[in-house]
Amino acid sequence: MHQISLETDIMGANEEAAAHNRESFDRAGVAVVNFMSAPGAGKTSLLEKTIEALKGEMRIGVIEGDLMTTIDADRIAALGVPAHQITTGSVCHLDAKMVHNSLHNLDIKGLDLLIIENVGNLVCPAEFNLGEDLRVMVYSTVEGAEKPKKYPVMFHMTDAVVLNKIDLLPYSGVSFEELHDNVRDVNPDAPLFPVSCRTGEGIDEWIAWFRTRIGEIRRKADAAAA
Ligand SMILES: Nc1nc2c(ncn2[C@@H]2O[C@H](COP(=O)(O)OP(=O)(O)OP(=O)(O)O)[C@@H](O)[C@H]2O)c(=O)[nH]1
Ligand SMILES: [Mg+2]
Repeated sequence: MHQISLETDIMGANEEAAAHNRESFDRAGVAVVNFMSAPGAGKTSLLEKTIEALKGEMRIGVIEGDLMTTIDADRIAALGVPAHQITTGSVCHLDAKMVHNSLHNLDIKGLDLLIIENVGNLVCPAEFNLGEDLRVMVYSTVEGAEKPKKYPVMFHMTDAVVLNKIDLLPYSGVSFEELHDNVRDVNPDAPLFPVSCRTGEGIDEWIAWFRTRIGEIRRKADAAAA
């Protein structure tokens, strides 16, 4: 009984903080994207490819979530993009309050796009609304084809699935059709982009879709602010 009310309190407080973030993002006129995946699926690699493709067109900032180290933030900063690291210690996801606190370290008014890389974890990040506009999930071919069945929440709640590491398909013993069909069983609608951040295959298709979605979000925000 106590567990249930505690969980309700935590999620209620998070929703409040997420709404607060949403107001800050709207005021700043910035589109916000939450990247989620299991550890090592390729979030930072996809971010690097995305930043390289889009940094000439829009002002991008990044919030990195990790238990320890600034390794990912350093990788992003090396691309000349402002990056702020949230180190969560033992917490296995970002929550809206952590993102709120990090906004003191990042000038979002000067940004068109803010990308938040969540902590690598296939479960908890999906439960915590950060106030974002768009959710992108990275699923890699080496994780096994059954993951959408076993961890359906993140697959269900995402706006797009990037199926990374397709260069490793010949070695992983998993069929592309099985990966694809299992994603589709849980989420029939989200666009699915087979890519390799290593070889660059499929990246152009991903970038084209992402660019269009960010444009739509920003136009909608501008219209609401007018
Ligand atoms: N072969 C291959 N390796 C990849 C690909 N994408 C990423 N990697 C490698 O996979 C490892 C993890 O990639 P990251 O981008 O750091 O993954 P991540 O999801 O950001 O990891 P965490 O932040 O620790 O959860 C690195 O060694 C990458 O070089 C790919 O498409 N093919
Ligand atoms: Mg990373």
